[in-house]
Amino acid sequence: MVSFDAEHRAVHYPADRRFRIWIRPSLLIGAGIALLLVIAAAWIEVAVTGMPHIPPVPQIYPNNFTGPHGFPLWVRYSHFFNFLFVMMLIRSGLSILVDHPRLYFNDNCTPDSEWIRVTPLRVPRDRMWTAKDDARYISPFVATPGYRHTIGIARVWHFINVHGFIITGVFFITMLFNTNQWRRLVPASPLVLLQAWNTWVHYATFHLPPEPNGFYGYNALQQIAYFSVVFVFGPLAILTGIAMSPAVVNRFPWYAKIFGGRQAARSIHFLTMLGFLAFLVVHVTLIVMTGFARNMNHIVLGTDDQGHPGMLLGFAGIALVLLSWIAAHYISWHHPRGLQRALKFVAYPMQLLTLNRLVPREKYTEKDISPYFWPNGKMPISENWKQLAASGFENYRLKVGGLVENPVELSLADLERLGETEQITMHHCIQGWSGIAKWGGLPMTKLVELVRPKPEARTVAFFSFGEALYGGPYYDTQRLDNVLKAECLLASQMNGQRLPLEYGAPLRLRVENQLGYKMVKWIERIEFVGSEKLLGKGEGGKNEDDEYFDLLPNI
Ligand SMILES: Nc1nc2c(c(=O)[nH]1)N[C@H]1C(S)=C(S)[C@@H](COP(=O)(O)O)O[C@H]1N2
Ligand SMILES: [Mo]
Repeated sequence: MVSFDAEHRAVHYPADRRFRIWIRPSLLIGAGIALLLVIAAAWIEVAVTGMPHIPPVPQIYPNNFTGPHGFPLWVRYSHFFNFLFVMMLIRSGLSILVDHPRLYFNDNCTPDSEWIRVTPLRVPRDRMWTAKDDARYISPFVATPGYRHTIGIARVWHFINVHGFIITGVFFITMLFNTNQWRRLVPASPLVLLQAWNTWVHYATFHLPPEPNGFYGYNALQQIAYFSVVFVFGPLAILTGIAMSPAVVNRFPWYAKIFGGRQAARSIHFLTMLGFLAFLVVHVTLIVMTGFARNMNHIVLGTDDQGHPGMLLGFAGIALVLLSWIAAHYISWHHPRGLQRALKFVAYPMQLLTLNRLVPREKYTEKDISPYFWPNGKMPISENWKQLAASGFENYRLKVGGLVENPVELSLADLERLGETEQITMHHCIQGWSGIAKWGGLPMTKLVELVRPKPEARTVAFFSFGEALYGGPYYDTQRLDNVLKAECLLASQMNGQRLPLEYGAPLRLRVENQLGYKMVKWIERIEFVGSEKLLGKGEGGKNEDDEYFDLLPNI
């Protein structure tokens, strides 16, 4: 067992571990009615016109069947790996979800505007309630790694597995069209819809329609279900995943708008997960009901007989998937740093080449500004900060030093004189919420010009007056090239007013192409250094050190 200090215990095993699901009643009723209607339609049709006709299954002579059929090795491998990766994605996705246990169709994330929440709590409005306060515990039996505030590790599993998922998907679809197997999945005519309805009427009234042997063909409803999983749910999950990237959304807001906005994309991402799960349940039920042994021989061995080997090997495959969850859990507890590094090894160079090149552009207007903006982080408790705050930060001096030609100490008035700009941008927290605000302050480029970093300065470190979740001062770092991008701001204003205390007064960082935790609040000093490895535990920031977050979170 991993032993925890008091802070970690409080976070990983919070006293309140209740799990509740609340869905907006109008939605629940609407979905319930829609489902009842299609079931009722089936019953009425049978009562009025009788059971619809489904053409008899043609007799198949295996020796002269010319159409695409069977389960070649590549289908069987893709099926197994897809199962492995999708289950991991679902389990790690659930861990990510409960870190901000609310889903919305609006980008402001105002409490009580969510359509579903997986927490028993409503947001208290009479005191400060941070997004971290709102995070929930989820059991390791249903999620990877499944304990509270390990969103860093959950993301490692999600992003490692998404590579496998995409590679398997691309391989599978390429092979489908390289052979004639695609004809088994792609409906050939609109008539298939009518046949699918007829099949549905059978199922909905508790009849099994005449089943074709899946080795040679699928029934219409089955074909549409397989088609949807491969060509709709899979791609949609990937595309909505990308629509949650701050680098993408603050460069191309239209991309998120395709899905109805950044939070609608997150909701759809969740709904594709439900789609996969619903498919899984129905798929497995029907596999068992329509000739389990034969079906298992198809997908495991590629043979078409009634023997037991396919079933036994299939169970072994399922056991392997279950084992992968236990292994993932074990590695998460015992080797979190190794996991973080494994993802970084692949993701860091790839992001430098891709997402990190997108330079954020202001694309929002005053009317987009969110009426509510989730706060995050622990308010500073240091006497020093409290005294500065009490006098309106009149005596505050921002110290900028390290590897620079011209170290400076600047008051808020000095900063103002250096020239301030404003920008309206969307904030993306790693936990999943977003919010749009107007920020005003000094562009980091101007500060860099003033202090003149030495050639060996590669990294800029921002230190906070505030403490981090597990204690110790909060800090984070940026690559020098990123602070030189447009919209990297030392903000002293929010929505046209002086930065409120809870949002980071006197100064906080804005880095619009990255996630919220990079934007240090309550900045005490700035230091130019050779590398992030020289600070803290060397991972690039307090969250990177303690919670295994990414060094470069463009997504
Ligand atoms: N000093 C300090 N800065 C911090 C944090 C923190 O815990 N301490 N949290 C970060 C996180 S996770 C987010 S999402 C943003 C939240 O900014 P907001 O409170 O303005 O929404 O601040 C970031 N800056
Ligand atoms: Mo965050």
